[in-house]
This record gives sequence, structure tokens and C-alpha cells, in this order.
Amino acid sequence: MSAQSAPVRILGRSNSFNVRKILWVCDEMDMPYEREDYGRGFRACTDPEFLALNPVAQVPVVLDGGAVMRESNSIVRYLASKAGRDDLYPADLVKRQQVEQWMDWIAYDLTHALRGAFLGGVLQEEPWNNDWFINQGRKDLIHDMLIVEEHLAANGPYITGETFTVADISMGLVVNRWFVVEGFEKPETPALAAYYELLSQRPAYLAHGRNGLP
Ligand SMILES: N[C@@H](CCC(=O)N[C@@H](CS)C(=O)NCC(=O)O)C(=O)O
Repeated sequence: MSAQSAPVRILGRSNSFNVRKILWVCDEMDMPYEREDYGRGFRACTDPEFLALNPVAQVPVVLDGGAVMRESNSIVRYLASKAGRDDLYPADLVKRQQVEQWMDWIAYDLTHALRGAFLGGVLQEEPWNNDWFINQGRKDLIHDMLIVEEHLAANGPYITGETFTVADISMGLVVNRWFVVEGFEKPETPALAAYYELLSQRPAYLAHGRNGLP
């Protein structure tokens, strides 16, 4: 990263699950940024000005020079690459794939499960708050988190093994939410609990991940 380059601009409310990943990776790397509130409770993502940047109408959006970026996991990887942080996002293709496979699975399977279990079951948000969807989300969430539990117990302490990577940023937000969801019987997950404490040694996780928000 050039010392002269302007800070990236993050558009998105700081209490958003997906914006928090961007704030975490920036703080993790001491990368400067500017942030502007968009999203629920602030300027709407459906404002024409915002829609022109992100037709999907979701936060975060990140602006870097002339580039306009959406999708939190992809942005996290971009920022780690921009900072030259091979430790967080390896250049080695096999190691990189190991990071990405977890981020992709989180973005699809786990996010879908959390829609039912958390957005529907806890926040009672429409359209996720119907009984079938909530119960299916809870079942899927337990199933998925037990996969992570077994994986960490056998291959931890971090998601890809010995060292912290951007996969732990995506998983860190999920694990924080896992310990907050309620209303159904959750299995004991000691490896996830240990992982939660391990991540909690990082100031940037305490600021943006385990910060009292689900
Ligand atoms: N796949 C997207 C999902 C983004 C997303 O779901 N954003 C939510 C907040 S976490 C949002 O924009 N909600 C509408 C709002 O805040 O107005 C990503 O990872 O960036």
C-alpha cells in the first residue's frame, strides 16, 4: 500500500454484521479508512445514489480510488491483498483455496441457516419469521456449527490451522452470533467456545466482532 494513497471509504452502518468484517480487517491491519452511515436506520440502501454504487442495495460498499466494491468477504480479501498481508490471505494457491472454501461456505450455507435461526427466530424479521423457516434454520445452524466444532477440535486452533487468516474474520462474526442465538436447544460446543476466547485476544475483534452486538 502506498503511503500516499487516500483512505478507503466504507459505506455502511457500523452495527451491520457484514460491515463489521470490513472494520475488523482494517483495524487488524492498521489500515486507515473513512466510514459513512448507510443502511437500516440511516440513509437507505435504496436511495438512487447508493443503488448506482450497489444494485443489490446492501451494505457494505467500499470505494477505493475509482473502484466500487460490494460483497463483504470479497472486500476483506481485497483489502488484505492490497496491504500485502500474505499471512491473512495467502498468495499460495492451495493455502488461498483453504481460506476461501470456508468463506464461501459461510456466505452460502451458514448465512442461510442464520436467516432462519437469527433473523427469523430472534429478530422476528420478515420474511424470515415463519415457523418452518425458523425451525429449518435452527436445524441447519446446529448441523453446520457442529461441523465447525469438529473441524476446530481436530485441526485448530484457527479455521485453517496454526495461523489467523481472513477466514477467521468471517467465522468470528458467525461464532459471536452462535453464542447469542436462543429459543432452541443448542449442543455443547467446547471447541467453538475456545475459539471464541482465542479470537477475543484480538483488540479488533473486541471492537467489531464480540462487541455486544449479535
Ligand atoms: N452478501 C452481502 C450481504 C450484505 C448484507 O446482507 N447487508 C445487510 C446488513 S448486514 C444490509 O445491507 N441490510 C440492509 C440495510 O442495512 O439497510 C455481503 O456479504 O456483503
